[in-house]
Amino acid sequence: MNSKSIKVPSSKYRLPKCRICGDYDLYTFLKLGSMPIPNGFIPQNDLDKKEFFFPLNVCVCKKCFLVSLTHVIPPEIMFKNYLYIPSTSQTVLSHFEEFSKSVYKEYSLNNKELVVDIGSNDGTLLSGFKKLGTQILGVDPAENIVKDAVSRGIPTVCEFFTSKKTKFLSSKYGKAKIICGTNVIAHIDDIHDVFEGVNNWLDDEGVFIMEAPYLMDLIEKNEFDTIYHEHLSYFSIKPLKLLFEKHNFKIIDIKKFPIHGGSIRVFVAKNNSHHKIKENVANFLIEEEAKGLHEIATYEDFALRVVKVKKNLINFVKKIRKNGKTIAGYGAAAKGNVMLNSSKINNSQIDFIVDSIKHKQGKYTPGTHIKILKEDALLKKMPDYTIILAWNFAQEIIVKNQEYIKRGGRFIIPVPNLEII
Ligand code: DWN
Repeated sequence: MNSKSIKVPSSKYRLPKCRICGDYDLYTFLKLGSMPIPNGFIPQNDLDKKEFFFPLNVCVCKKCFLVSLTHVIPPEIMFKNYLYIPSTSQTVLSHFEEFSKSVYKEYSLNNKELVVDIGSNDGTLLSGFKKLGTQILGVDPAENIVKDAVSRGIPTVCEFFTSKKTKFLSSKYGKAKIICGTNVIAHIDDIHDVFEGVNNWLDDEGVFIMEAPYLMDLIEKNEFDTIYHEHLSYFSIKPLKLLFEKHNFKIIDIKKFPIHGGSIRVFVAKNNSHHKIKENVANFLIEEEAKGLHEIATYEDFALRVVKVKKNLINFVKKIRKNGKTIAGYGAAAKGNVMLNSSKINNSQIDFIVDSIKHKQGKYTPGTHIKILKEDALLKKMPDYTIILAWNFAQEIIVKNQEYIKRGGRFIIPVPNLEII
């Protein structure tokens, strides 16, 4: 940590009990250390300002097996001025296009029906529904991004999604046939309030569709760097089923996707709706039981593997630096900041990170203070090695950087195990 970093005491923001079942028996199985918020990129002239470090530890509820962060940082600190936008990657754009087309078809939507997106960000997902002709409305608290979404024709309410707000929004815009929440439900602490709000706003025959990184993939593929302060919960079906049942919802379908290291798309309807429960729902619960997601030993083994993955990366970086080689990073991702801060790899080992997002370029990574440059810096500076910090887009990144490889550059993928391309 640099001299200006302030460690927030671990007694602050502590999660008191499981946010789904309310049980107090939470078992902390992994401590990644204190680190800055993952999207807290620093403008050059703020580099000598104080930087706050928060504990990043993760626990499992011994009753419902929800995995959560032990500390909940106030959302205003992380989401009022937000730097992540999903539309920077072709992988995400095609993923969300498939989402809107398949949902439109599956639930025979028409141009009178309303699709609401919780945490709509820059409107990437809603723009697909708009093209298909449905009514759309985004709800997102990030003032900077909402302005941009509205200017691109995505009607968006700049608010946090709360049950209180939905009463007003539902009366103003009418009942929603579809309410989506992709990579956002895991970011919300008062998760029961979210589903009270979904209940208020969703049509009786409507469907709520959430998408989130899947805990099974996180554990099986050592994706420890997807554990960060924005992600309060790490979902599997068992605790989600309990959550939905508490709000008179039923899971009617579940689909798996490779995006973001492995995600689940969970389809939920009101108990008294006509939607049938598909067979595959039960299979997910059986598989989670069989793969040990409901045993503490699974989480302890995962924690041991994380130590190994980090050690391999640290030793590799040390070795190539000792041989006088240069290293850069690709993708100033939130996960990349966890990888670097938890491995204590910083600007003394990594010369720069390239990134396609304009408002990240020219800034510095939180905690490690590595400068972020435009992607074309890779060929200009030709570092010997480049760690793909946004490994969830490794394929897309490698395909578009063949010239770097042709000139002898080597890509490194840090998880599930260190791999040199
Ligand atoms: O839940 C979240 C996940 C979905 O995305 C958010 N809370 C935060 C965010 O996590 P992240 O920052 O790790 O997101 P990404 O999208 O994995 O970050 C990728 C980074 O890589 C972006 O900054 C863009 C950059 N990138 C690039 O420079 N060139 C990405 C691609 C595909 C590229 O070709």
